[in-house]
Amino acid sequence: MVEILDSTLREGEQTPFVNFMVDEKLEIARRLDRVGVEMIEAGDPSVSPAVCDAVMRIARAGLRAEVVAHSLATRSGIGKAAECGVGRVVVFYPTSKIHLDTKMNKGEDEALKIIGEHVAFARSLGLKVRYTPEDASRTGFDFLVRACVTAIEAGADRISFADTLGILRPFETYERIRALRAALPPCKIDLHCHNDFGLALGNALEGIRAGANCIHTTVNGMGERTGIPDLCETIVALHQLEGDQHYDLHELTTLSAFLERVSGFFVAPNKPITGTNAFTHKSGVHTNGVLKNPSTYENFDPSLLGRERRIVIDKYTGKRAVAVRLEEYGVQVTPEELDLIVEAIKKVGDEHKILHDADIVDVAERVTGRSIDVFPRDLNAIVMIAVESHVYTGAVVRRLRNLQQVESVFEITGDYDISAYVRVPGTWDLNNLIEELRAIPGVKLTDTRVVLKKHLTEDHHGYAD
Ligand code: HCA
Ligand code: CU
Repeated sequence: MVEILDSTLREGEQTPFVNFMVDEKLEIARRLDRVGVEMIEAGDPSVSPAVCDAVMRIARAGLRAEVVAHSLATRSGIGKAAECGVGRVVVFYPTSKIHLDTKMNKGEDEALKIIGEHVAFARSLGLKVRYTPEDASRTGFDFLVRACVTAIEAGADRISFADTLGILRPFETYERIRALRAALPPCKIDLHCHNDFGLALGNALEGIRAGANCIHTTVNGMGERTGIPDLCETIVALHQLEGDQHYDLHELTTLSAFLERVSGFFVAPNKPITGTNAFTHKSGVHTNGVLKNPSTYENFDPSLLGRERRIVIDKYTGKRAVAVRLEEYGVQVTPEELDLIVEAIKKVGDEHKILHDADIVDVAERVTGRSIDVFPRDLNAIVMIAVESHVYTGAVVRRLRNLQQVESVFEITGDYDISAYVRVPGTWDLNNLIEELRAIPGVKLTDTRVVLKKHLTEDHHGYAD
């Protein structure tokens, strides 16, 4: 069975501008444990006192997962890991020529000596050891094997094949891992695949097919530069494509959202599995299919992840989607009226960036000439924002104006400095947006008021001007 080592707390905290608090790390570790990952890489205790404290607290939290500390091949680093009470330490030391020459200033034989000595030292402290040949994918194969064999003979039971720069293609990962597996004595092989060309998860899955045992992930695919495979994508791919159902999917969605909140690092809308658009359909052709049978355009039911299907209505829309949306509001229209409504929606959709349910209801009202008294399910809200005293309000306003969901921004007097009018499809999106606003540097406080009903003057039909 495949194993997962989640490195959100180590590789993930290497994401530019991300810094977790110790309590947040403990909470992340607990949530990862409930998902069922086999190993949690809690950090490198030599980085800072707080990282050391977090590793220590996570090691003592009584988790099912094995807690792993990361360390350079130094006695002090490995010693600190042992003091933290973890069961396993990673000794990492590069093997590629460029890293040995440039960073370490060491020849190959010296490198082998250092690797062997430090693995043995860690073993002498009673720790299990994973050896990571950093930059393994750019290391000549023979030397890579020698380095790994040296580590295994010194007591390492795991090797992490690090594609540190994410340069491999899936077929190459397969070939390398196959060859490595054949060349090494019994040991577990981890895959640490970086995502620089968007191939990280593909590479990891190929590596598993070739005989590796474990995939390294982070929540939301965080990490140095472009990160490593996303935990949620990895688990769902294993679940749906490989039939591996030993992880708990229930909390993945909230775990991803929790990470967005504590890191200020937000996933793109088109991110697989956790992105806002992952289960959203738009064109008339697609929505018609999905409304008849979701399997036409959905790989699996989004409720598997506690998520919901969404249908976007705009100029691409078809009759069926509009009819269903109006029915949801209890609005009955004749086939002739529906034709006219869809035609009007396409026209309005040509003129505006986004259409909301309020707009659709408004069009239906105009076309049918009947008053339709319903509350749209999508949300309009007024978010009041207080800015730190040392920050220019204008700098925050600039950030806000870049967000698609923010319709208008006012600088105001009073207890708050800014008022933003926002439109979002639902509460989930409102929650995400507010987290995103809170993460803007300089934002001290937000206060959100949801609009229940909007009363428009004659010449405003509810569309953004
Ligand atoms: C780094 C080290 C590492 C280590 C991976 C591992 C890499 O460059 O910061 O221990 O499996 O990508 O090589 O993250
Ligand atoms: Cu890495």
